[in-house]
Amino acid sequence: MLPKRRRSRVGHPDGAAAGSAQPPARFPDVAVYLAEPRMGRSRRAFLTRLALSKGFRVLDTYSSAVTHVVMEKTSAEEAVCWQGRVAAADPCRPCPVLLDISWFTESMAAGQPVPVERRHQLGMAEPRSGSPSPARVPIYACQRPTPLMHHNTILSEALETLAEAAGFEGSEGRLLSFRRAASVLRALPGPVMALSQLQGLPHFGEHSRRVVQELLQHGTCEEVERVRHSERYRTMQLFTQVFGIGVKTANRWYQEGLRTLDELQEQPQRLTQQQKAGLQHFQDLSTPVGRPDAEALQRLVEEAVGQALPGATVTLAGGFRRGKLQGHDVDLLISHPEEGQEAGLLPRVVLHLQNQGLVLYHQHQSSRLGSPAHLARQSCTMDAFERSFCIFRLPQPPRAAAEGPPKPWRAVRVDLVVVPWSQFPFALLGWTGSQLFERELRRFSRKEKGLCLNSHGLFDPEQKMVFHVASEEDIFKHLGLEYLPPEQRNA
Ligand code: DCP
Ligand code: MG
Repeated sequence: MLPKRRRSRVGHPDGAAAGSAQPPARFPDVAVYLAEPRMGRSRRAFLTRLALSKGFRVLDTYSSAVTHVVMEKTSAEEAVCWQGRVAAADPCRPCPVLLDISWFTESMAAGQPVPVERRHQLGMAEPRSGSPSPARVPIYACQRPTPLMHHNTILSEALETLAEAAGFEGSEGRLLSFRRAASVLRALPGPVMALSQLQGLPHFGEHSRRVVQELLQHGTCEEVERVRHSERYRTMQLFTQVFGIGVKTANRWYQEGLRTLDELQEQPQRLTQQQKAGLQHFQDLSTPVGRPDAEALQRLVEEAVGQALPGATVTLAGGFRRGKLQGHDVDLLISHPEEGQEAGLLPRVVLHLQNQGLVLYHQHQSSRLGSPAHLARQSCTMDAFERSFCIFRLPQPPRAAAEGPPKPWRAVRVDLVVVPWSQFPFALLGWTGSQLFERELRRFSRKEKGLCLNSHGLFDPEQKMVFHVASEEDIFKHLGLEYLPPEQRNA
């Protein structure tokens, strides 16, 4: 059976909003307080129910646990007055940023807290200029900066939903079209407010344009809503969220009529060890990992690596390197400046971590490394590094009473990847992502430069030559691209 859901009660000491049974908070780092002055009680109650249903934590009373204060129909001056009153009542407590209702509605539409942008902050809204003009956007995502915080969350999330749904149907072409269009929106310098702004933008086909048009006109898109609520999409999303279950397996089980995780649990003979572990820790693994947890994990691995091989390095890659505050896993690259020293290191590191009771599950995959030239030519996206797919048992710091019941540990997905030093810049680039950024970078290399790029190297098939590099910057230089730091690779 899956772990029972935690329930919060009316009058919970953390001031959680009233309700007979709240689902567990999906975003533990976010605690919303809806400031009432201009909102009205019934509207506040409605918004509270909406947020709870999406897995947000909403606090009924203002306290130090609040991270996001949301106000409606409130001017900057009124917001500042409110802040002043709060500060006067408790001068030691820092007041969180005050947000306009737009942050709340965008977060509800996205089903997760959207990054706080300037325009969400009360008193900091940017003036919206009169006539929006089309922006110039290069074709490949690796040719343009894409920050984490952007201006078109609702539009890009809608297209991402359609991309994901296309992926569930095995339609790679449609998946890419929607994903590329969504990525273009994330790279725009301002919000799209009129369809004319899509003029001349790459990757905007008829379908994506129609979705944007509907969203601009009505605030929602019927097709996207239909997909989001469909049994097919919800089930595929649920199944593929389980560690070890890919689209093909999820689809097979869906076709057989399976719909819930309990139904999967009832057929243990069909599950791999990885899937069993994924189901066992589903609740934790489907709760986003925060940056503090990712850094705590990195320190634990650094300690184990330092014991096993002094001088070896541990680098945090993936979404966290791009500046994300949350992720679905923690990606760590392990290397040593003296090439060859890393051989045999991973089993010693994992054993050390196991002895400390930190490993709930791990699956070792040996290196399939051949000659660098051979590796640079291999076109498959999965690289050949030695790695361990793990689930860690991460001890949790004691919580303040206001933050909910104590939790001594949580399960976290971790990928440990061992990289020979000479390939490190390529591996770092490949493992930093985003996934679309990597895909576009490889496509750009192949189509525009006639070169093969992957996480092992850069290869010129005509000259039969491998490029030697010392940094990510060198790789961009060889490709004739302007360097983009990790936080601008959120394509
Ligand atoms: N990667 C890739 N192609 C894939 C899978 C991964 O290029 N098919 C690369 C890019 C990713 C990185 O590996 O950024 C790590 O993979 P994750 O799935 O962990 O992706 P993120 O770390 O970006 O996302 P999250 O924050 O959800 O963990
Ligand atoms: Mg990751």
